Amino acid sequence: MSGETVQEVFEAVCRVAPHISSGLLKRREYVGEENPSDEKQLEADVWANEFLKEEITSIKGVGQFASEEEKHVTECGDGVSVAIDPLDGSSNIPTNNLVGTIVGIYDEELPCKGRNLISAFYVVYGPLMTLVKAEGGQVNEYVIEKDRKDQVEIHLASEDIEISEPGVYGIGGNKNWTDEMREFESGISQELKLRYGGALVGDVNQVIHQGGLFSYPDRTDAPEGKLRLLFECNPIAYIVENAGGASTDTDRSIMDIEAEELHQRTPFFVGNEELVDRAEERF
Ligand code: AFP
Repeated sequence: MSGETVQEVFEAVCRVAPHISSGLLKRREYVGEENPSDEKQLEADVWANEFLKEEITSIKGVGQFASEEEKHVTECGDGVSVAIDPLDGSSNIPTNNLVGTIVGIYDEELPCKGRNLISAFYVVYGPLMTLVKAEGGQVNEYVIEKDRKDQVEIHLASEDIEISEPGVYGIGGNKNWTDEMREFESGISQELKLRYGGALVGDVNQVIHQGGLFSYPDRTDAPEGKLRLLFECNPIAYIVENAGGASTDTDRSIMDIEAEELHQRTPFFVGNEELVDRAEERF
C-alpha cells in the first residue's frame, strides 16, 4: 500500500516540476518574510511550497506533510509522512544557478529518524531536469521532459546507480570553519577537485556521479551547521547510502540521529565510505 503512495508522490512531483522550473522567472524577488530557519524567503520558495503541498496532501495515502518553509506539520489523513524542501538552494535563483527539490517519505510520524525513510528523491533543475530516487536499495535517475503538447514524460535514464570512485569535493560554510576543518579540507584538496555550487542537490548530485565528498560541517558561529535533518540531510543520506556511499554527523550515520525537532540542524558529511570514515576519525 505504501509502495503505491510512494509512486503517487513521485509522479506528482514529476508532474509539478516543469511548472516550478518555468514559474521561477517571475518569482525571483524576496517577499520580506523568513522561513522557520530564519532564512529570507523568495516568492518562488512560497509559491513552490504551496504548489507541491496541494499536490502531495491530496494523495490518499499521505498522512502528514511537512516543509522546510512551514513551521508545523500538516495532518492530512492516514498514511506515510512526506517532508520536503520545495526549492533547495533558492538563493541561487536570482543569479540563475542550480536549484532543486528534495522529498523524503517516512513510514513514521514526524519528527523521526532517517531509518524510517521508505523512499527519497531529489529533482535537479539543471540544463536537463533530472530526478534521482532511492527506494528498496536501488537508486535510479529519471529525466523529466514535456512533449510538444505540454504533457510531462518521465524517462528512466540510469538504473542501479553506484557512487563513483572519489573525484570531486565541496564543503560549505568556509568563512566560519573550525581550525580542524581547515586542516581536513587542506588534505582533501590535495586529492580531489573542488566543485561547490551552493545548492545541496547539485553538489551531492555531482558527488554521486563523480565520486567524492560533500560536507556542510559545524561552524564556529553555528555548532549544528546549516542543513536541516528532516528536509535535507536524511533524504540525501538515504540516497547516497543506497548508492553504496556513507553519511555521518562525525559520530554516527545521519540516518541514526534522533529527531527531536522538525527544523533541527546537523553537521553533515556524505560521499564515498573511505572519505566519510576519514571525517569520522578526524572529528
Ligand atoms: P538556500 O536555500 O538558502 O540557498 O540554502 C541552500 C542550502 O540549504 C543548501 O542547499 C546548500 O548546501 C547550503 O545551504 C549552502 O550554504 P552556503 O550559502 O553557506 O554555501
